[in-house]
Amino acid sequence: MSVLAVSPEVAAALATGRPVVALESAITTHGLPPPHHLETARAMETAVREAGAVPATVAILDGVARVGLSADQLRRLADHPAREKASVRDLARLVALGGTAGTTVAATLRIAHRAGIRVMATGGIGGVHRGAAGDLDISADLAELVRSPLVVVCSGIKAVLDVPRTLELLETLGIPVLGLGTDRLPGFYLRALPHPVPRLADPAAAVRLVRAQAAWGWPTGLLLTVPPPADLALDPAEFEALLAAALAEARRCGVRGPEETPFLLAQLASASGGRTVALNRALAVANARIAGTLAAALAVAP
Ligand code: PSU
Ligand code: MN
Repeated sequence: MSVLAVSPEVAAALATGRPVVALESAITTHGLPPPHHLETARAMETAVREAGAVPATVAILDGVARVGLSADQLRRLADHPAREKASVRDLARLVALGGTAGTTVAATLRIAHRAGIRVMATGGIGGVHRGAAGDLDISADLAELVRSPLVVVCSGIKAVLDVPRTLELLETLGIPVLGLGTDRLPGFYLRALPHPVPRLADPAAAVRLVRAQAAWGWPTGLLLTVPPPADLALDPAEFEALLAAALAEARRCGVRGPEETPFLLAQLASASGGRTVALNRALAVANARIAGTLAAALAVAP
C-alpha cells in the first residue's frame, strides 16, 4: 500500500537530483490566523522557488499524505472545517479514516524523509513545554529529529516553551543545534537568547557541516537556526510580559496538549495587536528562502 502522494513537480525534481524543500503545514492550519495563514504558506513556497529549489508543502488531505500541494489543495487545507493538527502518531489514523490535517514539524519530517527530501523550513520547532515536569508535555518534534535526518531551518525553539530544558533534551538526543550568522540561539520572536550555539558564518559552512554529519553514518536531523528579522523582533522584556499573560490565560482555561501552542500563539497575536503575526510570517518566509539556498547548494555535487 502506497501511503504517499508526491506531486509531479516534486517527484520530477527528486528523480533528477534537483533541490527540494519540505514545508510544514501546521503553521497554516493552526499557527496563523486567516488570511495570513494561506498568504504565508504561499509566500514560503515563493521564497523557496526564488532561492532555486522546489517547494514541497506536506499535509494530509482526505486521508492522503501529500508531498507538494497544488494551489487548490493548499487553499482547501487552509480553510478545511475539520482540519486537524497531525503529529507522527496521528498519521496512520488520518490515512485510515480519511482525515485532513496540517502536519507539525515532527509529522513533516517523517513524511519528507520517506519521500527522500533533505531540507525543511518552519518558523520555530516544538519542544519541552513550560510545566512539562508535571505532565511530560514534550513535542514529538524532538524525538522525530532522531529518526529523520533533515536539516530544519528555523528561528529556534518557539519561545513560549521551556527553551533551556528543550536544549538539554536536544543534547541528550544528539541533535546538533547551529546558528547561521549568530553565536546565540535565536528565540523565535526574539533576536537572541543567552544560550550559546556554534556559529556558522554562511550557507557554505552549513553545507560542509551537513555533509560531515551525513558522513558519520549516524544520520540524525539537525537544527540550523536563523535570527528573526531585526526590524520586527520583539523586545525581551515586552515579550516576557505578553507571555506571562498568555500563560496565565492558558492555565485559567485549562488548555494543555496539542492545543497549547496554537492557543498561546493566538493570545500573543491579539495582545500584541498583530505584531507577532507579522513577525511570524516574516521569519517563516526568510527561513524558507535560506532553506532553498541550502538545498540548492547541497544538490551540487561536492
Ligand atoms: N512554527 C511556527 N508556527 C507554528 C509551528 C511552527 O512559526 O505553529 C508549529 C509546528 O508545526 C510545530 C508545532 O511542529 O507548531 C509544535 O507544536 P507542538 O508543541 O504541539 O508539538
Ligand atoms: Mn506541544
